[in-house]
Amino acid sequence: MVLDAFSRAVIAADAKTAPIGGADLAALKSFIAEGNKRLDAVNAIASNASCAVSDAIAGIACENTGLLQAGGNLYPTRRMAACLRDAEIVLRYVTYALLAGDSSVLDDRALNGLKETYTALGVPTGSSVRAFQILKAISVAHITNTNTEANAGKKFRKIDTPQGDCSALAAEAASYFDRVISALS
Ligand SMILES: CCC1=C(C)/C(=C/C2=NC(=C\c3[nH]c(/C=C4\NC(=O)[C@H](C)[C@H]4CC)c(C)c3CCC(=O)O)/C(CCC(=O)O)=C2C)NC1=O
Repeated sequence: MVLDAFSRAVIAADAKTAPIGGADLAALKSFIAEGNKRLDAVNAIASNASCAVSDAIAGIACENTGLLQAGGNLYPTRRMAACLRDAEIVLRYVTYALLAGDSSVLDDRALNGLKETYTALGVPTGSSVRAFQILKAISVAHITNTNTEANAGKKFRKIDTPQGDCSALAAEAASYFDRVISALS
């Protein structure tokens, strides 16, 4: 089931046959109060998605050149295209989860069965995990606005975000990538 921070609170309260109050209500209050920051964080990932995905997949190919050779899972270009597509799909679901403040959409629509699919197709787990670790690092850097020219090279781009502490949202986004990583591990 696809939930968000609000429906999740309702289900938890209903299970206790209690009204929503106390810490749950405070958490929802802050979800609303910090809403614009959350939208900026989603945008930080979404608006850099194609650059991030190509960087992550180039990264795994550089670290493991066998992937690009006959028998490797990025060869021929059909497999490279499938990998880029998969990374983009999963990243998109991470943005949905971050928007909703809940991982269920990511779990149900993208991660459910993915490891089994990869195992059946012979897609290497270690390289997939590494790709999502790179995407996690890129996304956290964009949310906290700490991306550097040293790592980005010619593609370096800073987005204008309002001042403020985005560490909680960066940690939340990181937790969604950790779900991806543990689902594939
Ligand atoms: C619900 C959303 C959704 C997901 C997540 C999804 C994944 C998905 N990835 C696939 C293939 C694939 N995925 C990869 C991915 C990779 N190869 C690598 O070396 C890297 C480690 C990795 C990229 C990070 C590859 C190479 C294939 C093609 C494998 C083959 O046909 O031999 C396939 C098999 C069918 C196809 O080729 O389209 C599925 C279903 N499909 C979906 O609809």
